[in-house]
Amino acid sequence: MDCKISEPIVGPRSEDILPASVSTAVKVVIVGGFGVGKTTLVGSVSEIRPLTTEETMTQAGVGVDDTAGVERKTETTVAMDFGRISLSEELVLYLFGTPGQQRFWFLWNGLFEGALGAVVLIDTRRLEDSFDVMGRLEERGVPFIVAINAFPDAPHYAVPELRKAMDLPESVRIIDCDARDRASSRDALLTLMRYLYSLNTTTTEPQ
Ligand SMILES: Nc1nc2c(ncn2[C@@H]2O[C@H](COP(=O)(O)OP(=O)(O)O)[C@@H](O)[C@H]2O)c(=O)[nH]1
Ligand SMILES: [Mg+2]
Repeated sequence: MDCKISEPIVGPRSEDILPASVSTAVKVVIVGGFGVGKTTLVGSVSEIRPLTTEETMTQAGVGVDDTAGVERKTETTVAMDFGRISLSEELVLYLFGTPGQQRFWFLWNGLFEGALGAVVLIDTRRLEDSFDVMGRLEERGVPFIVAINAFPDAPHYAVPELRKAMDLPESVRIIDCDARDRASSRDALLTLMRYLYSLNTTTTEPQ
């Protein structure tokens, strides 16, 4: 009997399949205040179509989400962003962008479980927005680096000045980043991985 396939066979797209060479997959979270560029960063580096739960901001956010400084922002991440990037043939990062608004902090426990480290995105116009986020990472013992996402009208500060303003020890790396730029966002993730690696090698080094 003739058997004709009239429907295209639907399977996973090749971009969704992990190459056999991948031996390590790690979870990394991208955090920061509202409108700092988390969704943008995950979108610019992800090699799979990022899963994002952007929704048009509704009345629910009015008076709750602080939109001062981000008046043009009309979408907000409700649950999280998710993406993937291969840093080498063996190493893959799974990226989770977490909502910065306080009303979503109940999600943090699950999102931080198993996370090796975090990138804290900063907007220098709203530095104080990152304080809570960094405090929460410290509480949970999640190592992080700080990436300054450069907005055109944001003031530029030297790294030592920012370090002082954010009360961060020398060990926490602070870098510049353009979340819209794939290479720059990838560099931020590489910096985090190098930092995590250095933490690991210093703790395992013989005294
Ligand atoms: N100029 C500039 N704009 C950016 C940059 N990153 C994000 N944006 C814009 O800032 C807005 C907020 O970014 P979004 O990724 O949604 O922020 P999130 O709330 O942290 O996820 C969007 O309109 C982005 O296009 C950046 O590096 N430079
Ligand atoms: Mg977002």
